[in-house]
Amino acid sequence: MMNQLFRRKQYSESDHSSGLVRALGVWDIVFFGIAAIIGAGSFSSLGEAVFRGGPGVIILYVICGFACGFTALCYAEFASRIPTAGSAYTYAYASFGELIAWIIGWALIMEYSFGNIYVAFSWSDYFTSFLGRIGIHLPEYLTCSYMEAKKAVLAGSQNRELLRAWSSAPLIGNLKFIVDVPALIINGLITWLVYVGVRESKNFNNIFVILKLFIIVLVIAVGVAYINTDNWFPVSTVTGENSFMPNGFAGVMSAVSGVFFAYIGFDALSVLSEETKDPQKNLPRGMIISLVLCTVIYIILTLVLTGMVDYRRFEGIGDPLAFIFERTNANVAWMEFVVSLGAIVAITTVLLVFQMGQPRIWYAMSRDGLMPKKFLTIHPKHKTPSFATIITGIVVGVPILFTDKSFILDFTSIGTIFAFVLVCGGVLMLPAKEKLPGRFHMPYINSRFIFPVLFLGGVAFFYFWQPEFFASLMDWNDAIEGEFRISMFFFLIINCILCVVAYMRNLSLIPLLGLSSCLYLLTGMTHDNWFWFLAWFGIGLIFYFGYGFRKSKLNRELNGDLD
Ligand code: ALA
Repeated sequence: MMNQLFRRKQYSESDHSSGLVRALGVWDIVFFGIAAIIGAGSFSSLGEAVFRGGPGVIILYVICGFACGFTALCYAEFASRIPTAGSAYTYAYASFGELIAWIIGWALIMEYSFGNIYVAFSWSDYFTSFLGRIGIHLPEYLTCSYMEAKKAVLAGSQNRELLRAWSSAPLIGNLKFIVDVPALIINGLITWLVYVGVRESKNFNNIFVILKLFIIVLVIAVGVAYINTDNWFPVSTVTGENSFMPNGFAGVMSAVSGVFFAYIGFDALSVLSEETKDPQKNLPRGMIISLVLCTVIYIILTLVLTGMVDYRRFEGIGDPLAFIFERTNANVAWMEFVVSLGAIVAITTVLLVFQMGQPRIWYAMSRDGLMPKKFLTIHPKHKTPSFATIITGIVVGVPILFTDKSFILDFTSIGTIFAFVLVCGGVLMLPAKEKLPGRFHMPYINSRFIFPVLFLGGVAFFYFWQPEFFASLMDWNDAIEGEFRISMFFFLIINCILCVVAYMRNLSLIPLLGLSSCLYLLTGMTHDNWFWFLAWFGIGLIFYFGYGFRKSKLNRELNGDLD
């Protein structure tokens, strides 16, 4: 049984996507990187992240930047080893076998489909804000989700739109009718576009990247003039003194989902390995440059936002880059207009990329027998995976009716970080390989001494820098830090074990740092996040053992019953 769970798919050199031309240089990779990375995370989830962590949330952007940089190199290593373009699912199937591949494929649903639910909500926020600018005011109960409004009321939120949505919503029986209509409509439209086979094009891609960067640079250039540096040091809710981290380090860590979400997408770059000129140099450079650029952008944006408006006012704000120019804030009407319009276009491209990615992953899983054959259906005219595309539309659309932004953000982030943990951990287990010219190879640095020194040094540094965070972790009556206590405990134990293994087996440093930093990000997840995440995995495993395990193509090959 164990052997069967870890049966691996063999790819031969003939699977090599040799038809691809190596045309991409380092800046092409950077452009693709920015296209995939910058979207709803910067235009939207930044608001909630700032509300939770205050200006100090920039520390988390740096930590996430590092975690993603190490993980990106692990993806590149995988991509160069498996002679076929693909996703983490494909790589895992060849390296670790079926069960892990299934788990990663299942986690990727959280990244792509659930990620898109959040992006659709964000699109709706900017769309509504844009309509408001041109004098069209939709009732609030048609522009936000039921759960979001309900949570706002229960939490005594100050967000006027959400409170109004709740108080003005018509009743259907006992239920308040609150639906995010623009989010539903954009999901329908995007599903249709993907269904009829809209194509990605490098030229369009470049135009959208320039547009995104233009808007961000404009926000920074105009916003700088309105910064009041006092806003960077508000009164701390923990110590009562002025602080860069007004909700303490726990507040910063509680923003993990929103911050991490802003980086999701770089993993798509690894698939370009077969199309990159001199991938050994250009691929890692391109990935790292795009991550560094995005990190710098996020830090500057955070400083501008928190300098212009008190961090507490970002509660529930889904369109922060337009919000800072509202009448009650900087009051620059034309900026509000330009930013909302630009954000609508920029976010649409992210929706498109994710909505195209999901059916293709299902297609690959179905080809391997792990998903029903129906997912292989190709539309006779449009030549798109039509059934898988429609199911994606439903998987994104239905939860829009009964979930809310913060839940979806946490859910997407925890699933994606988990997939990254598996990818980094997986690279650590790959056997050494022969170096082939023209392929990317992760540089090997022996972690034997470096990792234990970095880990223990990091813990010591943290202890002296944030003594109150440590103290409250130890204080069993402290409910807020208590959320992170168990995860932090696991994090420390696992890292101690990793120190020993690194010492004994001379592990490679880069994937080890990727693994450790992604595990660290998981410590920011609350008990609720873990509950839903485990429930989702439970469903995945039931599905696998009830269907995929038996129907898997490898299984049937083994038993000689392929049709
Ligand atoms: N990083 C992507 C975004 O922010 C998912 O939209």
